[in-house]
Amino acid sequence: MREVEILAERLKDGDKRALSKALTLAESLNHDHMAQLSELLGKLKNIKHESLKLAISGSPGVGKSTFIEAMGLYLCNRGYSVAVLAVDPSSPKSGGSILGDKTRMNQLAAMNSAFIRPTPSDGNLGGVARSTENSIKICEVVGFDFILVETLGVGQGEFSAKKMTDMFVLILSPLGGDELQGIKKGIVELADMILVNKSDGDHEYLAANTLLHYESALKVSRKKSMGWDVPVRKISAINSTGIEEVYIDIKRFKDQNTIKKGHIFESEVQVKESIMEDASRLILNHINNSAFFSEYVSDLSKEVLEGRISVKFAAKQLLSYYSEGANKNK
Ligand SMILES: Nc1nc2c(ncn2[C@@H]2O[C@H](COP(=O)(O)OP(=O)(O)O)[C@@H](O)[C@H]2O)c(=O)[nH]1
Ligand SMILES: [Mg+2]
Repeated sequence: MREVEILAERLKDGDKRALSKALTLAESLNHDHMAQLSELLGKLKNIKHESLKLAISGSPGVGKSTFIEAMGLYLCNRGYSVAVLAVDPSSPKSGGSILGDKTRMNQLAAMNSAFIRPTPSDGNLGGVARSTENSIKICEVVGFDFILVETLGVGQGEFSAKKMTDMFVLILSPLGGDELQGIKKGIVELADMILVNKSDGDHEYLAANTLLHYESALKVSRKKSMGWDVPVRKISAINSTGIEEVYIDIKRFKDQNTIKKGHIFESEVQVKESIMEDASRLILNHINNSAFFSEYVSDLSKEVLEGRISVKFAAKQLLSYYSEGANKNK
């Protein structure tokens, strides 16, 4: 495949069009594309890279995209190159992105040293995680200084994002007492840095309280004993305040390089959540990649459309069919 060789060379030269093309291969579910992608990744695997990869996580609406734009602009202005892989939970039903303009990050997109890729989420977590990992590898080859990965922020995929990146940044909104309890403990424990966003206007007081809450919650963190004190900072992404301090923390994290890969888990809760996340992805992938199950799901869909069964019932049918036949019908 001569074409793949040329693509690999162009990627190594930092060619942005080649980058778009390679990312399209990474996102594709087409068989030929998948074959080309594995050949491409094979050709690129020995290349050394220095990119710092950051996962930007947090519930929908906390300001992940707004933060990425502010941070990205700051980094570009300091002379760094920045790639953004933004998971866009666009829904085919609503005909587009529910996040609208924010995902486009217009100002950052206009910078020469920035590259933004809104990764389509096909509604299947497995698909997102699979393509994201390869997309990150491709961006590394091109040699970006920073790769910012925006997660879907729905409490799924965070563990995968943690595994794929160097630093996990959790963004929170200013929250009141009860809401503070609602955040998944496992996710908070993943964080290498916590940012309380929207610390502006009327939210400032609540943001300060939220910060105190997390600072005390993190007092006895294992990371601390490993030499990294998880910073909790107030920022306003929309006004770009606090961004410089965040940059200093990121640099300190990189220089210290104290958190070793492979030591991401700190508690049984985390391991359990991570196992469940991986297992659900594997099961979904298995179902999606099997012609046998695809056909069964099509049959179920028809029955739902004809009003004979509900989606919930169909899902239950699929599960029982799966647990009976998974091994027999591989
Ligand atoms: N007041 C305030 N609003 C913000 C801030 N950052 C983001 N927003 C708003 O919050 C909404 C969601 O932002 P977005 O970046 O799309 O959130 P995402 O879903 O986490 O990516 C948008 O209406 C933003 O304008 C901030 O620092 N302060
Ligand atoms: Mg977003």
